[in-house]
Amino acid sequence: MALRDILVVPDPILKKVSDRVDVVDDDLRALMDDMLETMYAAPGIGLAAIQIGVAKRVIVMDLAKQDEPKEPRHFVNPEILWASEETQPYEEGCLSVPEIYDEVERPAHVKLRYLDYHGKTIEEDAEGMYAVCIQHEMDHLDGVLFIDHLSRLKREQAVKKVKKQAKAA
Ligand code: GNR
Ligand code: NI
Repeated sequence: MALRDILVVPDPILKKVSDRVDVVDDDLRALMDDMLETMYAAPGIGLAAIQIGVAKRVIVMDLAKQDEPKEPRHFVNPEILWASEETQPYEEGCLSVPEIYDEVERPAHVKLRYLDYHGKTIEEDAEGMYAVCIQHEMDHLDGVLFIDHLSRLKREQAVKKVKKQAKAA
């Protein structure tokens, strides 16, 4: 396993549309292992492959609380089969937009289909934090960041702030 560097705005790679995965094999599992290690170290609750520069439709997530046992989840080629009309606002953050937090409104419930760590097809419902996080991560697969859901002014301010932080670091 290995820690990978997380790309931050305004890196143009983050805008790429990721490619579907053909097979879930040992190479892909090694990528998912690296992604989880990188996510836990950050720390974060989700990570899309493009955030470490790999344009594949792969996501990892762990929504377990700090004092609870780890619950790593893996998503390959995730699809949203249905999204509720009802939306919920949530204060989001992103490892690729460090130290910026703002409210995003998304469907409150979604039905998902994806392949798991073993390549098995899973269909399930997501709500609450799970729904927020999977939609945030799936946006990454299409080159979309949570700040793209904000006003242009807020988005530009966010990118400016991250650039300034990077310069100071
Ligand atoms: O660690 C993360 N926390 C978070 C909080 C609210 C909404 C979404 C997220 S995902 C983020 C990690 C990340 O950037 N994933 O792409
Ligand atoms: Ni993110």
